[in-house]
Amino acid sequence: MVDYKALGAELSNWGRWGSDDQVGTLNLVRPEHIVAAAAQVRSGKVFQLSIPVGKDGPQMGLGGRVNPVHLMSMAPTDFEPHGMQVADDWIIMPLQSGTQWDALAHVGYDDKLYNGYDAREVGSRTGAQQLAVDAYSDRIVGRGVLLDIARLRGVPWLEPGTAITPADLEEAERAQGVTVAEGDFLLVRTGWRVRLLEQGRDGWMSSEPGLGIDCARWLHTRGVAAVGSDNWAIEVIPSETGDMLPLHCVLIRDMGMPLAEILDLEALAADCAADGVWSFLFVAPPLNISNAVGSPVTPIAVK
Ligand code: UVW
Repeated sequence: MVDYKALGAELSNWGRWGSDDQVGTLNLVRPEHIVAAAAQVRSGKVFQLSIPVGKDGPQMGLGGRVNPVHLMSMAPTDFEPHGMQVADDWIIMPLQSGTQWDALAHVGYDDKLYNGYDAREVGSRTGAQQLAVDAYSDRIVGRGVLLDIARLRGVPWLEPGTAITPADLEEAERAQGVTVAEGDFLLVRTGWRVRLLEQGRDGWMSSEPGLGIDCARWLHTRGVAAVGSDNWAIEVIPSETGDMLPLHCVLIRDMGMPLAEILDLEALAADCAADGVWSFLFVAPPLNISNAVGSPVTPIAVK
């Protein structure tokens, strides 16, 4: 059984980019990666990779997470200053309710966060004083690579509890003719979005297919900048180690890797399968929210 804390110590990036670093593995994305990613745009096709933000999201109240509540504060026929008709609205939502980035302040253990910051840097009244999501609001641009494990296995979605292994990732690379390289944003399709659309949210969060703990070393070796998936936690649930989200602990707290969750990869995956091109320009900055430990996001892939 893998000891995730020992694995985290082995793969630790603490101090690698300075003792005050706030963005972890996003440091691996260099300007030349962004230039090369932009240069591979050919067709001008644009894919947005978020689920709709609204009341029909996947949340069922677990940990206080509910779906977004959308309210109108002005409507054209009840607010007409000097004849101009105006509509305004509010949204109230957990930042973690839908397609989202996990900030590096989102997860720790043993009272420590990424780069050795004290867990008390995230206060119940102050929010994150370090490692907040706005630290990388100008960072998420580069080459995206989609590895479609559900398509590789010929299934609409992987069964809950299916752990994706490094061997699976490499088999997908060979089948798709693409190689994940340093500074890439890796998106992994499990088909769990299809499961949500076809069978609804009942049971969608109690277990899921996802990356297994052994993928941590693979992501580290390849120099992946950040990883995203179409399930809610990136990683397989139940975990292979018996721990709660051990891959989160290693990736976020030890390696300093942001995670993108609850992506909708369906249209992008279909297009990649059709043209055989599995990499693209990926643009997905979080909202520039102060002191937040996560952010909703509408990631964009351009081919
Ligand atoms: C937890 O539930 C801790 O994290 P996430 O929303 O990132 O999966």
